[in-house]
Amino acid sequence: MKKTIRTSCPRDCYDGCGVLAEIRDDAAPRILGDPKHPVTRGRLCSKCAIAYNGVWQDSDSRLNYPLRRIGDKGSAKYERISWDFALEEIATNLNRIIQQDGAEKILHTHYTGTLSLIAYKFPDRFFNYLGASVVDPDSICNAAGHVAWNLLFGNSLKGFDPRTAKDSNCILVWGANPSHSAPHAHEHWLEDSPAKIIVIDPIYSESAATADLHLQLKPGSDAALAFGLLHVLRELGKFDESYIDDHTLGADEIVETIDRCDPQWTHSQTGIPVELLVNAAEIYGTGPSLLWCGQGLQRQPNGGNIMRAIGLLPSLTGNIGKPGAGFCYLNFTPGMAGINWDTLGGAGLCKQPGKTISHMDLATRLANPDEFKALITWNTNPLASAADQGALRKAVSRTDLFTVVIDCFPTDTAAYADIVLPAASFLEFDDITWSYFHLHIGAQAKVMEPVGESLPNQEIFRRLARKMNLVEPTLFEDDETLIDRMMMEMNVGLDFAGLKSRGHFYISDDPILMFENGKFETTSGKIEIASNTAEALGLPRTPQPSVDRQTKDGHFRLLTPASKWRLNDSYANDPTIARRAGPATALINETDAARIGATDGSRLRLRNVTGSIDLVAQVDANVLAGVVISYKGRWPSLEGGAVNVNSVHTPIKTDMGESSSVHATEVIVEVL
Ligand SMILES: Nc1nc2c(c(=O)[nH]1)N[C@H]1C(S)=C(S)[C@@H](COP(=O)(O)OP(=O)(O)OC[C@H]3O[C@@H](n4cnc5c(=O)[nH]c(N)nc54)[C@H](O)[C@@H]3O)O[C@H]1N2
Ligand SMILES: Nc1nc2c(c(=O)[nH]1)N[C@H]1C(S)=C(S)[C@@H](COP(=O)(O)OP(=O)(O)OC[C@H]3O[C@@H](n4cnc5c(=O)[nH]c(N)nc54)[C@H](O)[C@@H]3O)O[C@H]1N2
Ligand code: SF4
Ligand SMILES: [Mo]
Repeated sequence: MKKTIRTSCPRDCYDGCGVLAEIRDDAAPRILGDPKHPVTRGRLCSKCAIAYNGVWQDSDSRLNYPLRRIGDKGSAKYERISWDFALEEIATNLNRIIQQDGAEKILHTHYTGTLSLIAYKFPDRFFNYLGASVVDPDSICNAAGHVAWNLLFGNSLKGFDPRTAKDSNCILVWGANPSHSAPHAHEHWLEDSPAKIIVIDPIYSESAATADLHLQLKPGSDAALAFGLLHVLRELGKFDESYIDDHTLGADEIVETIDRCDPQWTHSQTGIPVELLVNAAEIYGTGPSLLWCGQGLQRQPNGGNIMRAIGLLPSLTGNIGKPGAGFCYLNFTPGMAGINWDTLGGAGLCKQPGKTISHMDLATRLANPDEFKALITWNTNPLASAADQGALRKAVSRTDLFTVVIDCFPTDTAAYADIVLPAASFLEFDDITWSYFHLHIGAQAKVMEPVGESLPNQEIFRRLARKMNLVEPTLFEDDETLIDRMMMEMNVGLDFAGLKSRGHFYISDDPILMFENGKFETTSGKIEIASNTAEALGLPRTPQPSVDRQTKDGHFRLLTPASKWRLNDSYANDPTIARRAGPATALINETDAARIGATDGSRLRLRNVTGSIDLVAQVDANVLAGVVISYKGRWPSLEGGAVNVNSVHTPIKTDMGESSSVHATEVIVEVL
């Protein structure tokens, strides 16, 4: 007997795939891509196709029971305990800290391990109610871009509807690598599109290789390139003067800068040949054109300025609010669909908020025993993903830091916990999912019983709230109530059963033309090219054509973007994936390799003031001079040296949003 359940993938991925689970009497469910899903078209990405049928369902690999530490911090020595005992232990410690020192001494850190709405957002109610401190989640990923586009457009969460690409003549992919980070968008949306594709990326990615034009610029030189493109676009007569007059503020303040940024100057700053620059401007200027800015792009010391400068392209050429035109960073689809985010996360429960700290300060501030007494991590694995790995490891080794880790797997972070709690996976409970690119909402339907005694995040925090004798009723709302409310808020004439049978729905029948009315949510209602708000924040009034300083002589810039085989730090522990991905490598070009005496397969040591890591050299002619590449997401505990690339990730804050500038990591490379 075979039954099929339609569900959705809730990973932190642009695609938001539809999933089919074949339920078989005598075997584990078989997880496949949904042929009816317009993005997925019947095939999951390679990594999920393996992991969801592998480690994700494998009880030997998963956390099955609550655990208590019996060895030193970091030793990962535990004994099994009951849920009741675990929650009692946590409740006692948190209540003690709240009474003695205040709830702000409790720090929680979380991110996008799952993006399904309840499991991702409901636990915030608990921390908001307590008034705990939080690590700003976006400061590890995309905060600089959000601040920048809020200044420019008044909203960073409303981008083009990908369905409008049918009307585009050009898709400009700037600093994203969909061939890894959005594989279905790469394969179908980009490759099938009649539009000309331009990719701007220092890496010759698969998306760059299949594009009509690839501008392989020096890392961190994007703002100069944006101004160089504007210079040519203006010379080609592609500025839309009436759009500029009606919808922008302060365009006159950048005229002289655009004048100055001629193609020769732009070439000297970015390394882009003049013909390619002109060609890109011609294609983009013909329009209508879409601009897609990736998240990798803004993980630079000047990432905010870069995003503001690039946002000038659609603003000055009027590529906004008409079919086939627009810009996109991230689409907040649940908000657009009508879901009340503040209610879901209990924003109103926060009477006396704790501190918000940047990920870039996590290691140093956690090292201070007076500042934080407890750490709770859920939906994230900072010992693999965060900056300054060595210092963070030392900080979480503090014996006086009461630490709780909630995850599906025994991660590097879990090895430092006093109490580890097992989280149920998306296959094991109902929820609602979404995509931050495509404008659809998906059903997450329970496919199997939770592995061992694992529980969904939201249920863990309900039980903990009860153990702590908290009385606020919204801390205990059940999944059914939450799902029903969200379905009502979205008002699409579907209940959850209806959503489950369809699998997904688009938030509109036809492509949405964002900013069609020409109104922006800035103070002036216009696109603020010159910004008083920026000035008040101590930032330049207008975007600047600046580039990062050159790396020191003989040093390299290390880029560590999304891997094809892992989803952030997920799947590194799947044996099939580990085999396919091979050993941790550093890609380096031939000339640089020869200069340091390396050949294919040499062992390299990458080091800087923050730490060091040993990697296998992979000589590749397409790598830019002075750049090395190593893909993110390996588990330190599974690597020979017990570190991953974040051992050399220096926590330098971006110009806006106090966010990570990981793609500006500078290292010395030596042959061992
Ligand atoms: N060097 C380098 N480092 C980077 C980056 C980079 O580009 N280069 N990128 C950064 C970026 S963009 C990000 S977003 C971060 C992401 O870094 P992380 O947040 O650490 O990564 P994820 O793998 O998304 O999720 C972490 C954990 O969530 C767990 N998880 C999955 N589902 C659930 C669930 O339902 N409940 C619970 N409790 N846990 C669950 C997974 O098992 C996994 O261990 O990494 C950052 N680190
Ligand atoms: N397979 C897979 N998919 C993922 C993830 C994953 O780990 N694996 N992670 C998910 C998450 S959390 C995120 S945030 C997204 C990230 O996905 P993307 O938005 O695609 O971002 P990244 O992979 O960090 O980097 C994208 C590209 O930016 C380039 N880049 C680096 N520096 C510069 C620069 O100075 N200028 C320009 N123009 N480009 C630069 C890198 O070379 C890289 O090719 O992907 C999500 N999807
Ligand atoms: S990780 Fe992305 S590409 Fe892979 S199945 Fe999930 S949504 Fe699709
Ligand atoms: Mo991210």
